[in-house]
Amino acid sequence: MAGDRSRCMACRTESVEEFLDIGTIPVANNFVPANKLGDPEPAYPLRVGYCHNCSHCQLLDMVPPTELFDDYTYLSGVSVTISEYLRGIASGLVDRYSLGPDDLAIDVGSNDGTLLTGYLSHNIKVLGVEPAKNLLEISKAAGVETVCDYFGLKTAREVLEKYGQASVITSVNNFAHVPDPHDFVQGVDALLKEGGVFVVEIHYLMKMIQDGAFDTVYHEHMSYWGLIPMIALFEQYNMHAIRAKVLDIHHGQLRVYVSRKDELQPDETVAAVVDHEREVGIPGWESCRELAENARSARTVLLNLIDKLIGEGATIGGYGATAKGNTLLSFLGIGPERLKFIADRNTIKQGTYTPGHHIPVVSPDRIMVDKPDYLLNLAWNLTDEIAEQQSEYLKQGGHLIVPIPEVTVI
Ligand code: JHZ
Repeated sequence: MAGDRSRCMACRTESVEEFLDIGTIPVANNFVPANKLGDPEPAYPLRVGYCHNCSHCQLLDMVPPTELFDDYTYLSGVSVTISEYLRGIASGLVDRYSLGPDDLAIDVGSNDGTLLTGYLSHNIKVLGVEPAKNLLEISKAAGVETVCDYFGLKTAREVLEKYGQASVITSVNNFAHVPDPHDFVQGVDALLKEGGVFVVEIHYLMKMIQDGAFDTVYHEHMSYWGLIPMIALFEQYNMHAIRAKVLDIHHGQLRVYVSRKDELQPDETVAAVVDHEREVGIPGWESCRELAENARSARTVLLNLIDKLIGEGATIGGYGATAKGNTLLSFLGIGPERLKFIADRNTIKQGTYTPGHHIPVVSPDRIMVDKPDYLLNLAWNLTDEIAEQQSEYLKQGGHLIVPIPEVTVI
């Protein structure tokens, strides 16, 4: 059963009020194998709330992390764009902090090890921390040693004892997955060497609201961070943001560099992002309500388009068996009667069915066999890479329907 959370996980006051209800749906990354199609599928409420005290946004219903992450289908290394991006984070940190063979770099939520492979050519010691047991073999094959566990103070102390202090700790698209960010930050503090840096990257609440990217909401994403509430959290552990950067990758990300207060000093980028959040009033209650309104109108526009095309005799497939895609499909109530299949290069997902509506996930090879008239692009954050990869399909008259930020047809 999911646990109820009306208490803010950042400031711990009872000030969280619901603004968006996606419905009661299965976990987004729990693709169903063919032999389990008849089994009961657990579904959980998916509601997002806003904290009137510190403006942090979070899910109101928590699914136990073990159910979300012990077995994980998402692989960072499948997309060329994401792989290059993650390895670029590592090499950027090597340059910025002059890391060398004596330094240990730890990545929390290391997935298949892609980010950490970016350090290997620089001879830096690396260690992943990742709870998904099924990904261990993949990271090992990539030359990355991984501690298979959830990160927090307890794991940090165990890692410290065995591997020593870290010069840099990264957490990319993982900090939002954490049910207790306080425990996580205490773990970082325990493990980071003096003068070390913690780099945290999350989907950015500001971009999510501006793009109407309601599909970023799924059970894995327990938090929706802006910089202001994040700074308040670090403050409680004598840490502060020293650099902040808004990035276009994924659904719009915020990268924050963090150190202990008396060790490194902030540059002007932190104040710039904070000032911008204050200026536009995000994260704020009104903007959160707008996100919910946008989600409802996007649902109408997209469903009308899909049903109009089908009514005219068109066939539609999907591209990208994404977590966010499953939120979108569940919210719109789209199943195999509308989308014939969803193509994805991730071989762990191929041969399975989407949670809930059970649309078959197939290899992208199927696209040129079936030649659907349209592909609903559920990985809209990677449209350029997908359009390039599917250039032959597009050349032969196929179309991509991009659902977010605006419903567009390419
Ligand atoms: P993508 C995941 O979300 C889950 P998802 C997680 N919780 C998170 O926060 C975000 O990432 C950041 C496929 N693909 O990255 C690969 C092709 O098949 O949008 C992936 O399955 N061919 C950690 O799942 C999917 O699309 C291609 O050419 O929403 C992309 O998933 C390309 C480019 C992608 O993340």
